[in-house]
Amino acid sequence: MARHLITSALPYINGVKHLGNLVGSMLPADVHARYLRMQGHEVLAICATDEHGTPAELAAAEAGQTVQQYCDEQFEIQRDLGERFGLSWDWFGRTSRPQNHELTNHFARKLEEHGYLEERSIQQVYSPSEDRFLPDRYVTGTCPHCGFERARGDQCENCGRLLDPTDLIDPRSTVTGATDLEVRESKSVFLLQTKLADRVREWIETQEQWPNLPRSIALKWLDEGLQDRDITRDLSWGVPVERPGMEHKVWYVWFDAPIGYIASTKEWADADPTGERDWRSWWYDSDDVTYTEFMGKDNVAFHTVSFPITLIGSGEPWHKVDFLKAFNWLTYEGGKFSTSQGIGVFMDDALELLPADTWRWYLIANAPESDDASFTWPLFQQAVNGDLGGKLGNFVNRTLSFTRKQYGEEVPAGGTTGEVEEQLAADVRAKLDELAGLYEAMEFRKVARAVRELWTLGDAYLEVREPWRLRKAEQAPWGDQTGDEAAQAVLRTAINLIPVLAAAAAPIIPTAAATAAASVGATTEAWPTVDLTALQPGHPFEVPPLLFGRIDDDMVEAWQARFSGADDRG
Ligand code: B3M
Ligand code: ZN
Repeated sequence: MARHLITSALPYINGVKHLGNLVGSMLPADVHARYLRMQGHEVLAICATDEHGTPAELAAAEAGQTVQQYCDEQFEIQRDLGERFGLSWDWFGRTSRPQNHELTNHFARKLEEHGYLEERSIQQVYSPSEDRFLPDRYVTGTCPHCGFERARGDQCENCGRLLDPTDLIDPRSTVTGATDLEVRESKSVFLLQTKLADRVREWIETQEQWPNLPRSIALKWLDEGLQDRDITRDLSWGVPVERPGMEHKVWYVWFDAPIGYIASTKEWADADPTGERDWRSWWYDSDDVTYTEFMGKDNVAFHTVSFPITLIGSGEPWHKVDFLKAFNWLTYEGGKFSTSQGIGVFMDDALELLPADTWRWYLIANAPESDDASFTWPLFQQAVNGDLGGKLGNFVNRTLSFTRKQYGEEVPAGGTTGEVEEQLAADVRAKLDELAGLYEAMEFRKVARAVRELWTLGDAYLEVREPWRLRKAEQAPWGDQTGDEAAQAVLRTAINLIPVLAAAAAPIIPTAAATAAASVGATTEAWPTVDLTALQPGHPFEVPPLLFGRIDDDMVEAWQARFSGADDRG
């Protein structure tokens, strides 16, 4: 039994997340956490809303709310959606909570102590008509790298380069559109990343267990040359900078957000009235912990370079990431998801249409791992009707309904099994071993494929033994028994397969898997072992309600139209 700390990139507070966000961090993190728990490990799965920065302020202004009100509301919405999606966080926190304020200033003090912070005068965009400095996204303009005309002051959405508001050509105020912007001098705190670059590189180079995607992004970022980074902003919402003369500034959101992982763990501990949760044991001087992070590829540099710089620069033994799983983009029917244009399926829409498990299955089976992937409705339909309904659902239903009809609601007692059953047990065992390896390696598409192959073994077994024909035969083709006796042995074996087929998929489809297992009085709490005689003659079962509904062509057509952006999402 090992200790596993798992974090998924913190969903930004400004609105409900779409399926692409879900599959890029929160969902795979959950599958991993659930799998490790089934294997008996001690798991701490942490997530939170990322609440600071200009996008929160801008979204609140647009909604006509204070930032606090806006964030309070959005936090509840996101937590509720996450829970309804079956995301089994041990804690879902908020970067705006006191724990994060304290820890962020703690890291700032430590970095200062070790000489990694420096006050510098900078040129900043000032808007006379608004009487304020305009940070980040408060400035919009043309990207100096690619010419994109609606580039934001922090990053160009088109070419992905990080920007400073003063880099923009033809800058204007994002809120008022004012173009009479000036550049004025102001004071800022810089994190001296250049001083720490060698130490991060050394550390990264020893992380041979990282997959290619995060590794190459991290090294590319370092090769391009690390710059010292301005980590303060002229905003009122955020973690206030505790430095004389800077009280009106806050720390940059990418400085405090990853610290939010630690702070949320502290929230988890603080919430326990018995005081038995030891948050430090997970983060501080914790060599016995394996720390795995999940994120989209645009977040990798911050997790492999910036956040580790904060941790290393503190001079304290904070636990840095051991494994990173990064994802490419999920597009929607080949294009971009867009809240404003109502394109694509968002978490709230999804749950309105179908149960969480159907989306979870589709997304994991089609995760954008080695490349970008596109959500398409026909593929979704195929995943639900073909894999879920056609394989798992069908096997459970067919086996249990037929048994009930012929022999009643108990595991039948007659007959003996033969070589086919021995082979079946061996095949299932081998597939489960392969599957466990894939879960461990976080190869999600391959995990889904192996689950599908496991389910196919069940199907194939029934096709070979044909209990519905067998029971009418006078003499069974194996053993000294009647066809009816042999059919009972086959059904007994098939019933025993149900909890195995269900548990193997439980990290992905927790609700349906638990229902399937419960129909034969089993649970999906532990990773399955294969004993196809475990459920003995006389053991009661129930035919469960339909596990997965069918998606018809006209449903697909209607959904395609609804989420194409033609309708106004409001
Ligand atoms: N909030 C993800 C994003 O909005 C960002 C992740 C923070 S993880 C510390 O792109
Ligand atoms: Zn650009």
